[in-house]
Amino acid sequence: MKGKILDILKSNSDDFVSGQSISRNLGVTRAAVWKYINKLKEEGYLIESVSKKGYRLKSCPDLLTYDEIKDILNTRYIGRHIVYYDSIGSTNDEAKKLAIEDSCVDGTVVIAEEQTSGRGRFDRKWASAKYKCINMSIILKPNIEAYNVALISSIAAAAVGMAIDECGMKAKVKWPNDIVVNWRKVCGILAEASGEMNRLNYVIVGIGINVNQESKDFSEEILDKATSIKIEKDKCVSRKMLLCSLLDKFEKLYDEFLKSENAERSLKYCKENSILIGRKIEVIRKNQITVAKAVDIDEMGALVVENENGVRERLISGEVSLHRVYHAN
Ligand code: BT5
Repeated sequence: MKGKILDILKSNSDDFVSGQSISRNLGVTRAAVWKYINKLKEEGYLIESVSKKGYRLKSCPDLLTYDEIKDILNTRYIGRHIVYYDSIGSTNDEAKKLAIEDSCVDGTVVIAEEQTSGRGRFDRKWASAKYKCINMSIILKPNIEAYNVALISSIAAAAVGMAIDECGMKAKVKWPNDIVVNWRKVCGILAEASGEMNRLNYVIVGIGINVNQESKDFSEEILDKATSIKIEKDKCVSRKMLLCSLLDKFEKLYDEFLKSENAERSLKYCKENSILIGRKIEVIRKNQITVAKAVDIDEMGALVVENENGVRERLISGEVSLHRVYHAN
């Protein structure tokens, strides 16, 4: 009902709409209309109420609800069902619970304005600032070979990178799952899959983007390595526009991949915008650090490195962590 009232106000935003016409239109009492209008106001909608004239919508909050994004979302199925929370532990954890339900449709997106136990890889913490970032998990039910899952991380990285580029800045991809701007992390991706040997039940693509945080929103611990779009641009950006642009790009790249089982365009973006290729890096594997030069990302999404003897090796995400990237070659 709240959504329907909002639709009426949005389609008449130049004018007042009387409580009586809304109540007649929707078959509810005027008292109920008044109650829902108050709820909308609490959520941050600026609604002018004038006696004898009715209600007029003056502005909408930058919330990531389906009501707020549906008019600007161009996708077919990614994000067409949004499960929205004001606050939750981790969207990836919630997505996992939903994914096993038969009623959960492919492309469902879990979004939270705040995460109280956001996770990174290897159970590291992911920090979020309420209403200032994007925390979301896309639930996918692809009919692909399990070994192709790594490519879905690359697809997400390319989609995020392209969406950030459109904000007027240059995103770089730090294999396997970070997007950085000016050497600082602006986004982290956590793809998790469940399945048996060769059959996938689902893939969850968790994406955390720092959008409108200021430096004071980051803890001491991450202040020197994290950034946000606002910090880099010196200007707030609309989270809903960014979210829709990202979902749109993700769907296109993901559909291309499903058709051909290769992620050519995504990998091309990740390679061309890689912050690692051509640089010396320190790789941690089973507590051991080795130094090598990153030379390529292969067609399976693995990072190819070359040691000082010219021997090449493929690194699989999930098995390694990068300790240090040397700025000079
Ligand atoms: C990642 O892990 O970068 C994956 C982060 C995925 C977060 C999303 S949000 C929606 C969904 N739900 C979840 O619970 N998770 C996903 P990793 O590469 O392990 O990086 C984690 C490290 O990044 C931490 O140890 C910090 O050093 C740093 N970090 C934490 N919060 C950050 C932030 N907001 N911005 C930049 N760096 C951060």
